[in-house]
Amino acid sequence: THRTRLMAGNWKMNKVPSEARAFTRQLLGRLEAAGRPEGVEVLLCPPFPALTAVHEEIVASGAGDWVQLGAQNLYFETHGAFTGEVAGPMLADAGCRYVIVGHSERRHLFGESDETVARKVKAAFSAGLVPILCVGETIDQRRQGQTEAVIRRQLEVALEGLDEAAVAGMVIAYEPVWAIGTGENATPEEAHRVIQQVIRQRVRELTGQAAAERVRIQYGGSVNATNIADFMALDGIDGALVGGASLKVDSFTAIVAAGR
Ligand code: G2H
Repeated sequence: THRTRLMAGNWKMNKVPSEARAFTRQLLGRLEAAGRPEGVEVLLCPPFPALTAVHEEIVASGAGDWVQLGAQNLYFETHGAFTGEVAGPMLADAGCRYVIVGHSERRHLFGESDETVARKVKAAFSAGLVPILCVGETIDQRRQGQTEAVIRRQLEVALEGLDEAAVAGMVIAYEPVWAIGTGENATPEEAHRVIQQVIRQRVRELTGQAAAERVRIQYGGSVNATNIADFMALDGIDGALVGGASLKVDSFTAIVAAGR
C-alpha cells in the first residue's frame, strides 16, 4: 500500500510521568534495535502530564523521524476560562503531532456528541495537529443493524466543512465499541469491510476520490501481538489504535513489527 501505516498506542489513563519516561526509553531502545519497519510510523499517546517526558525521550533517542507524540483529547477553544481543559496549541507546543478525537470513551463516558467531536477535529487542524477521528458502533446499534448508518452519520458531521487536503492528511480509526477492552475483536474481514465499504466509501462521497485514497484508516479494539498480523494482512487497514497491548514493551514492539 502507498499509505504509511500508523501503529499507535493509546495509553488511556495509565502511567505516571516517571513511569512513562522509563517505559518510553525502554521501548525506543527495543524499536531502534529492531530498526524501522518499512512503511511504518509509530505513535505514542500518553496522558497529558506525561507528554513532555515522552517527548524528551523521543527527541533524545534519535527516532523522532518515525516515532511521534500524540495526545488523547483536546478542547476546541484555543485558550481562556475553561478550567481543566487543554487546548490544541498547548499540545503542539508540547511536541504533539497527533491528537485522538472522539474516542468512544470520550463519547460515552464524557458525553461528547458528534458536533463536539467535529469542533475538536477543526481545532486540531487549526493548531497544526493531525486528528485521529474515532468512529464506531455500539453493541445495541450493531444488533439493530445500524452499524453503517451510525458510522456514516459520525463521518458526515465530523468531516463537514473540511477540504480535500485536510481529509487526505487525517487519520480515521474504526473502533467497534463492543470490541474495546473486552477481549472481543471484530473479525479482520468484518473490520476490513467496514473500513473499505463504509468508511472509505463515505469519505469518497463527502470529500472525493483523492481524499478517500489518501486518508489512513486504522482498526482499534482489543488488538494484540497475536491478532495484529491478521488485520495487517488486509489491504486498506492502515495501522492500528492499540490500548491495553500498547502498555507493555514486548507486545507493542511486536505490534509495530507487524505493521510492515
Ligand atoms: C480501543 C483500544 C485503543 P483496547 O479503545 O483505543 O483499546 O486495545 O484496549 O481495546
